Amino acid sequence: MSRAALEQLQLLRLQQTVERVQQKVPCYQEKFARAQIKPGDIQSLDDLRRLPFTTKEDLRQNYPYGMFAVPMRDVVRIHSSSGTTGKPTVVGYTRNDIRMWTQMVARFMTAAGVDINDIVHITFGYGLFTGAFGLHYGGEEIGSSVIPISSGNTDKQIMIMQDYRSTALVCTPSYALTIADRMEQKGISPKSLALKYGLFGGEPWSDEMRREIEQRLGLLATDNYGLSEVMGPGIAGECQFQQGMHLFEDHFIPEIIDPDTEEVLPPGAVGELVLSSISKEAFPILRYRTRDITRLDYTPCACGRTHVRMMKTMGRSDDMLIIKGVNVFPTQIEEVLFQAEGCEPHYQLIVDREGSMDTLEIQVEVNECIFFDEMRKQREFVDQLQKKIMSVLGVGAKVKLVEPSSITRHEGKAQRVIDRRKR
Ligand code: DLL
Repeated sequence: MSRAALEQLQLLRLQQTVERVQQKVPCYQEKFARAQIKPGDIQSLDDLRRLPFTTKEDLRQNYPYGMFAVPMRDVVRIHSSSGTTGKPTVVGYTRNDIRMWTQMVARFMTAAGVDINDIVHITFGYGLFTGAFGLHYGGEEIGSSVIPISSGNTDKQIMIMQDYRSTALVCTPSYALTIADRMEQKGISPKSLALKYGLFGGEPWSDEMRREIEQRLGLLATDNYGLSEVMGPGIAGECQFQQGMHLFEDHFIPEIIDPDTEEVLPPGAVGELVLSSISKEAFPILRYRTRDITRLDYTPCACGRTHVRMMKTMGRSDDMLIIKGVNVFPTQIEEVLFQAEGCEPHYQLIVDREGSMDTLEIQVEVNECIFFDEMRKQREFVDQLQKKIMSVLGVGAKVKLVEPSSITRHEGKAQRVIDRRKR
């Protein structure tokens, strides 16, 4: 679709959504009244920025069903966010919403290479989390054979992948590495598997981590993005050119804002992603502050798809650590670690405070040869890493080498940061 045609469609769908929430959702009625805005005021896409933001707090206050724009008899599915603090946020889908979601997921899976001949192995947990059901329906829509193995038991995952000849692995990037580690421990070669594609999402990961996974599992790894509040997976996904995730603009309008001033930033700027859904029925959401920090690239993609590309996120603005006043994203550290020979791709950041000074300790697993090597070599290795981190972050960190497999593995999203200052 050309951009002009796309924008026309977006405006029409935005106007319909604004009208619907004004009629059906008290939270938006109040927000619009406070901002002195009426649905008729939305005459162009630029008028979007006149609408108030929606935040996680709004969803919490309307827990569980207060933001729904349809009666419960029209809701056919309920999911919720994976939030670890407070009440989860609840999202609902009508039959049409499920169809639309399925289409979006089928789109990015197709862009990643999956087709009717593939055997899709889904290791996300089937439950309230949107990951498993989202990918499952998309895979079936394409006509691939979906294995709903769900999460847990890495040995069994590997056995099923070998025996059932799985060709596409669906999980978080950190779990892909856990699988690679386990295979290595058991002396299983990736060549004994039939994997061709890895569709990874649900958490931030660097390009260095991508190369590592690709090499160790012998597959093409693509990134896909989504969040439960807005739909789940399928908001954006990479094509085989791996140059950022096509964001499905016929159903979502993205904006990038400065998270502090809330000002909308020009195309290409780095900032917080804000999303408006423009075709959802049960749970439409306008200008949702995702807290994810990224950049949008409007230049054409080699694949020919015209939707804007969302670059890998640096993380969430609420994951950003402020250490001695310097902003640090865990993914920046990850890039340095992955470039160093001898580091295993498992790490954890421990942030603490001594007196009034912040401290950052990076615990990183190293492979056996470094671990058992001479002390002098270990010290040199640590020194080099510390210097590199200092030059990349602009703030010092203590690097601590830890034994292989000593950092806790997660089947879903990895926990990279332990911030003891919050005690
Ligand atoms: O993680 C939905 C999902 C499932 C996406 C499976 C992809 C695959 P939530 O649990 O609500 O939903 O978490 C959403 O996870 O705001 C981001 O901070 C992060 N996130 C999701 N995908 C990516 C990604 C699902 N590809 C939150 N890169 C989002 C970076 C991601 N962060």
